[in-house]
Amino acid sequence: MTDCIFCKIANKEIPSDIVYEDDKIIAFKDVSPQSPVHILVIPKKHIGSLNDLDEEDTSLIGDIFKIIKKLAKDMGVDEEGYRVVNNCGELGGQTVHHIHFHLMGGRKFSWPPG
Ligand code: DGP
Repeated sequence: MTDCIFCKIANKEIPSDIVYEDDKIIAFKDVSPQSPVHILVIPKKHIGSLNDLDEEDTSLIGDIFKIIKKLAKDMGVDEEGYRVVNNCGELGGQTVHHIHFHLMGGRKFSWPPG
């Protein structure tokens, strides 16, 4: 999608601090980190939100979670714990309409979230 900022990051049209990449998935540091570790993991193909997932995306989402597990270990937060967040839609707090998963760690998170 031409006006999607995360598609532009995936296509290297705008710079980002990339921490992982393969043919289908890319992960980069959040521009406005809310924790010492704050990585966004996205599919390279444009999927607007969790609401737009198709049956064919099942293995892609599984792969994204495998990468999240690897990155949590690489970033050294796997043993102390971390949070994975997907914001979906307006009330969910989604501001970028390309599905993404926040990997957040390095501090204590509260529950319930705000
Ligand atoms: P959400 O609210 O779940 O849609 O989160 C969107 C996140 O994307 C937010 O934490 C800030 C981040 N973000 C927005 N624009 C950019 C960008 O251009 N580069 C990077 N690295 N992160 C961005």
